[in-house]
Amino acid sequence: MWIRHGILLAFSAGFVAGENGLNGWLRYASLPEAQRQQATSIPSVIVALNSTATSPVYVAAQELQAGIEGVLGVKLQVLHEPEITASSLSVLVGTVAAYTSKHGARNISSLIADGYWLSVKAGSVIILGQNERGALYGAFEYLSRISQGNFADVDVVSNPDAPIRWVNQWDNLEGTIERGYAGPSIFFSDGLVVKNLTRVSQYARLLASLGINAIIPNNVNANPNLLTAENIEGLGRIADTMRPYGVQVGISLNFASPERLGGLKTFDPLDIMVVKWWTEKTEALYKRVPDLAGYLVKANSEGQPGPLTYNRTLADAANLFARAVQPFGGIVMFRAFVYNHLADWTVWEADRANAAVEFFKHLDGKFLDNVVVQIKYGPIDFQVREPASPLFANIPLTNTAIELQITQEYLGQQSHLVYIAPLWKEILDFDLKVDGKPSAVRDIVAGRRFNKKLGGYAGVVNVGTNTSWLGSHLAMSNLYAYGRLAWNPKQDAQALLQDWIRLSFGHDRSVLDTITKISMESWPAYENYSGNLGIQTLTDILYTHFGPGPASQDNNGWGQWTRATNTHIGMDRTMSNGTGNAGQYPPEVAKAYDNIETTPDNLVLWFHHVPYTHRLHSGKTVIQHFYDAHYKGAATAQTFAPAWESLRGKVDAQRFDEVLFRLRYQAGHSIVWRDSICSFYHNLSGIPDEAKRVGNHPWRIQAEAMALTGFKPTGVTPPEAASNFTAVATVKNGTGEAVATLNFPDGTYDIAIAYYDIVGGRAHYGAFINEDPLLEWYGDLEDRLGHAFSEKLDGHSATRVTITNVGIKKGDVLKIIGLANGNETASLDYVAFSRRELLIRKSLRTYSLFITT
Ligand code: GCW
Repeated sequence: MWIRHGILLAFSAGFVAGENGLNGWLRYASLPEAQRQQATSIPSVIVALNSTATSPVYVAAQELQAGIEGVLGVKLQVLHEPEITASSLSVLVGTVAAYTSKHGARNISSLIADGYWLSVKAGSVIILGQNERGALYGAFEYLSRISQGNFADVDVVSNPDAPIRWVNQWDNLEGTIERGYAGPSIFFSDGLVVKNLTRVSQYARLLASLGINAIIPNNVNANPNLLTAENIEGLGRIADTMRPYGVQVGISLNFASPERLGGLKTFDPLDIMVVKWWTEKTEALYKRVPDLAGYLVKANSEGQPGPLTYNRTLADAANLFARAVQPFGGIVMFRAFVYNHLADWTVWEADRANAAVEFFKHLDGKFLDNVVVQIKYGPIDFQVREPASPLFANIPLTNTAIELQITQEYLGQQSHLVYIAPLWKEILDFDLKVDGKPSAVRDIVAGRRFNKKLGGYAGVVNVGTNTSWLGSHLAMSNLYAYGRLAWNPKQDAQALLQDWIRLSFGHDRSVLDTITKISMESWPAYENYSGNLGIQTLTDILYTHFGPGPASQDNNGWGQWTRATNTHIGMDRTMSNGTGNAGQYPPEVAKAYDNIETTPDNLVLWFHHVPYTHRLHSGKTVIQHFYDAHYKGAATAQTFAPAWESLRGKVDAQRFDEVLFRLRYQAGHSIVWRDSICSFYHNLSGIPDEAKRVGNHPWRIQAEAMALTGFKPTGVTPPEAASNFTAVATVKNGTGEAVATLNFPDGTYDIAIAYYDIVGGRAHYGAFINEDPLLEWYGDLEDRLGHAFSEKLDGHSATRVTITNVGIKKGDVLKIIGLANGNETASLDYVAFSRRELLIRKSLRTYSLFITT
């Protein structure tokens, strides 16, 4: 019955035709011959210890069949007991209980809920889950191994580090997704659950392969209408669709639902009618969805209703729901993201970073056992760099979960490559030293450190209908790493990335090396060009959170303050002189953050207010570090697209082109970031860049300096989002022409044209040298990138197109024509020239200094 690799069906190793990303890392692409050779023997039949089509064990068998066929080219038969008994030649999958009743006990008592035992011995495979879900996880683990060419014998027990491994979607009932960058919702449309749930099933499959065990499909800014009878039925259909994959469904609640949907006069959590209303709603929900995972609640935050309106505590609110779901085994995830977004910014101490501890510390011990406080990783809001939230250390009597964000709200919105797992790891591994004892964040949320039964992970994903799920193929490494870390946070970020690369893009060494390199460089690069030293992502926090807008942080109630003046920058969070935030950490950590000498450079501006001339541990001044880091980060981002281009022919065409487009976009937008931030602080501080790059662009032709017809000089908002603080634009429906005679030495150049691509139309552009066409393009990024788009000329819409290898002679005439379209005016900021010959000869280090264009 053994099938030797020599007689496997002949099939060619290569790409699955027409890949669009839909299968994520579950492609089951055929293994290249060299790796297939390792499979000296594989089983000949799959035995599943459950024959109910909707059971995870049944699904596991189907998955094993599809996976083995895809990877090895043999279609194994699936048999269900009692049709046959297991033989040593099978892949057997089932629960420990089912196995024991048939085949006698196995000594795998160390399994906990959702865990599995995987045994591969000379090609004979046994996968036993502690529960059905665990069996499915074990099957996915086996398939991940063989997909990566790993046929080694193994005998392993794998248990999840924490029981809660959830994802959150911020989908609105209308079908939009808050902070989603991959198209509309796969769950909702027009106020209802969609009819066709195929994508929901495919999503459940991806989630299950990572060990994710529950999902909240609707936005934490919740719509009460989710609780209508029709939508409860819809939720039932979602739950039925995801259940075979072991993914339970929970929901976000709108705290004011009893009033807004139920017609009551109040939503006071202690009012008897309110309690009755929630109890009955909960019963109705569990009637349709008996395994509802529970509720997620955002209360008294960013304008959402909550118990504070009635002078009730957040614990009163959480416990109301906890009591309602308790008889059904449900849990309540109560978000710690509570703060006053209308804070008085003139009050130095009104520090948003303090809010979570202020709101929750005194409630420790008051939450019921099935409440879990869900805490964002840092004290503010998913910034590119934050210290771990001090709340993790402050509520030892309370169950906690960490909230991470897969969707890249503040990290480039999937239009920039940013592999986030290294950031998450820094937080998860951070030792808060509670009571002087080792207290890594991962041990706290797993429940280990404070002996809690519940705890774990919530990841905000926001997949959409785009077949790439997240809008960017490379961004899927973040979802993959999130799930794997929630299962075992000790895993290495790069190792997880490489598993994902092999599963998603195959086995070519250069593909592995290249994606590893650009991904591992991506978070440091993004931090360098978007906001370093702990100053946060310096984006426009009052608008789309995408492009640069450093002034928007300050002078408003949102509390993402930098306190930048023309001499100083940074939040003073010290105990002696500042907001006291450092003092919210346990003593050893507090002491380190309170003292500028012991605060790491990458958090210095998070905790300290210093002059721009303050010297860092690195020896640089703060301002020079800003300039250098922004140049370095943008220079690194310039290398991503060429690195990817070297993989042409080694990655299937559609994904290759889509990724290349984004990496080229990122190259241009990283320069927008670099220049905006450098020019903002240069202007504010008046301190020159030692390397003379900032504000000095000899290889640029500013649009306003060209001979203009139809284009008119205009400021943009913020001003630093235009080179030399000025751009040019046509009127609505207008036409513009900009002409310049080139005065650069003869040579071959890359030419970058900086302009603004806003929503509302697709402006049409042409560039010419001596009337010869150079490039024609459209302002159509809104069709091609899913990030939040802007209606104005600003740091979000600022972008560049680059034409490589153009031969130029002194005296050549450059002409750019722009035709406005719809509400989109045609616009231009500058044209930059880089000498190709020089670029090629420079090493990356000097390249970063050289790129001043
Ligand atoms: O980061 C902010 C986002 C909001 C989000 C909020 C939250 C869903 O800008 O869009 O609302 O956090 O986490 O509740």
